[in-house]
Amino acid sequence: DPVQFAPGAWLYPGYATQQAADILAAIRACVRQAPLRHFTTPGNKKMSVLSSNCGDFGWVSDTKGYRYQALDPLTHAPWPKIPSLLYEDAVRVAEQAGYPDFVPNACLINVYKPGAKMGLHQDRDESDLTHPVVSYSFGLPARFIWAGQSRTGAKQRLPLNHGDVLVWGGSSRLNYHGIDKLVDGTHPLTQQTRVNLTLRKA
Ligand code: MD3
Ligand code: FE
Repeated sequence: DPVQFAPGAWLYPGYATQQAADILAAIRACVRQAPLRHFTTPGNKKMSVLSSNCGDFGWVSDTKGYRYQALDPLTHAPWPKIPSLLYEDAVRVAEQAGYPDFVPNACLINVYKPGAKMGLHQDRDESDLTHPVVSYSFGLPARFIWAGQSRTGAKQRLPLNHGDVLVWGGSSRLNYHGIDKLVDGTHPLTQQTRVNLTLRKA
């Protein structure tokens, strides 16, 4: 059963557990075409997560800034298609959460190894912030941190486990959020890795 933990934001515990192996196999095929890489931030810091994308647009970062682009800067090729199983699942869960018009065209693939983290940030590179972000967590568990519309506000923490799906939209769409440093461990489907997939309309 979904758990609402902010206005417009829903956690579906274990929603994707049954499809996890198939989704992960399809994502492995994507990252063979568009290899995982560490993006550099506009402040010239290397991100600790490994990233790639699938979809018509991919989120990229370098010293010139954050943006969505149709071509992979590493290969200069279009990103692979979003696997249909994942696409259809994301549209269905978004609809259940109250977003019937979600048409994702970008999927960011983030791979966390033990020690990797994501600092508090907002997702605001998308052109229409009325569309939600749908996020899949696979493999090792993580602690999700979120604050309000300000980086300095009270922080809450939420465990994200294998198969969990988050749908985040509405008045919480611009909330600051991040991921605590990943703790070492091993998962039967991903070994020493957490895989996070975020589907968006760019
Ligand atoms: C809350 N990823 O890719 S997913 C990201 O688990 C990102 O790797 C984290 O933040 C991860 O940008 C968190 C959950 C999530 C995604 C988007 C959000 C939460 C959000 C957008 C607004 C508010
Ligand atoms: Fe984010």
